Amino acid sequence: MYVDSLKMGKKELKFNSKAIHGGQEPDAAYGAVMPPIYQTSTYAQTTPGGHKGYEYSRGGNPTRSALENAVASLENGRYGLAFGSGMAAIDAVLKLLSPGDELICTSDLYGGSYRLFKGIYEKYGIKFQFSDMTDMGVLADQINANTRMIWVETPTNPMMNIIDIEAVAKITKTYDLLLAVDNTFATPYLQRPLDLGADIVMHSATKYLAGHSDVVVGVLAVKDEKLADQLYFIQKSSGGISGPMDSFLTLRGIKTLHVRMQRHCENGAAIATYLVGHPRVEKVYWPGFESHPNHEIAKKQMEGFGGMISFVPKSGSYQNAIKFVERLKIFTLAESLGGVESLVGHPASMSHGSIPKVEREKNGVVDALIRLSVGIEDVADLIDDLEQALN
Ligand code: P1T
Repeated sequence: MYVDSLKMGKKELKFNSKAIHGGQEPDAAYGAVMPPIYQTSTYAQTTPGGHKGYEYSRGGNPTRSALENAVASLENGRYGLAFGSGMAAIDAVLKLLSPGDELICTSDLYGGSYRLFKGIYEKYGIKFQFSDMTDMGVLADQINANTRMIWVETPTNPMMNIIDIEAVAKITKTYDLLLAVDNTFATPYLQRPLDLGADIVMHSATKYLAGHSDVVVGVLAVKDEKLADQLYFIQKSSGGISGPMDSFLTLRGIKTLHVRMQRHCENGAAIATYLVGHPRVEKVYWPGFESHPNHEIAKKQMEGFGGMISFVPKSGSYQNAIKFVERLKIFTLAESLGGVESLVGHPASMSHGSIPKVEREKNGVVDALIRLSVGIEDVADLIDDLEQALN
């Protein structure tokens, strides 16, 4: 659905206002300020094709449209699409490809994305190449006549590498490739890939966008009408849509995205600083440190460094990592991230368990690595919790 939500009247809204108003109109029926949960599969027609814009909820639902418009607005896109999970959104993007096509993706990426690429799409004749995307010359050399798309995750999950979206976009424009960016970790509050030249931005909205660990939803946003039509055709045909209740909850979450992200960033910075100074910590991965290898790119393309941190304790081992995550009391041991509550994960056995050990270790996802999703609790309590577990 086309969205002209960048403006209210003639004035362009700032991000914090767009989080609340972007793409939103009071509901047409009774002026409800929040879109009603249109819990319906279908819509009455006066004559075949005689409907009010919606025919069948796989093709479109007003609650889902409200979410899709909000996401398009926040990402400075023109079209949004909402799916039943982040993976369903990625799956829709991959369906743009045909057998024989090739995709180059960041070597460090969410384990589920790796599993979808290698475990499903490879058998349909699509080839995947991995790249650390630190050297644009090397990336350009990886492109061949079959390459169709570059898939970037930045910051990467879980190693927090930062990829220069603008530099990759220059390459994709030169070689006429599609550039898709998984913006889950950064959110549009910190980084807007479409403004930097990406064609498609994707989110696991399960995470920061919805923000309350109560839904599984995925979204896409694009600027180009033809690309939006192709993705809409895939969405409608394959049917991996977000339901009305989950769309409502995600939209409700988005309305506080800016306030939550501000606190995630503050708490993230405090905890990264605490960890890096701790005698029992070997290495901390967080792009806000000047010593982070991609700090300058992060400063250039992000408006903050977020609340995701990975670290390796000194003399860390698989067993010690498990002991540590079990000892935490406020950080909940759970898959996922980006909710108001702090979570801890052990990537090697959880989020990245589907990547072969040799592959994940090449990227730094060692058995001792621990990943924190820093929530918006009082940071002093979070630090106390880490302190008791580390000691
Ligand atoms: O879980 P789902 O909504 O399907 O989203 C998949 C996904 C896609 N991209 C990134 C960067 C992700 O982090 C995820 C989901 N990640 C986890 C569940 C996790 O614990 O890392």
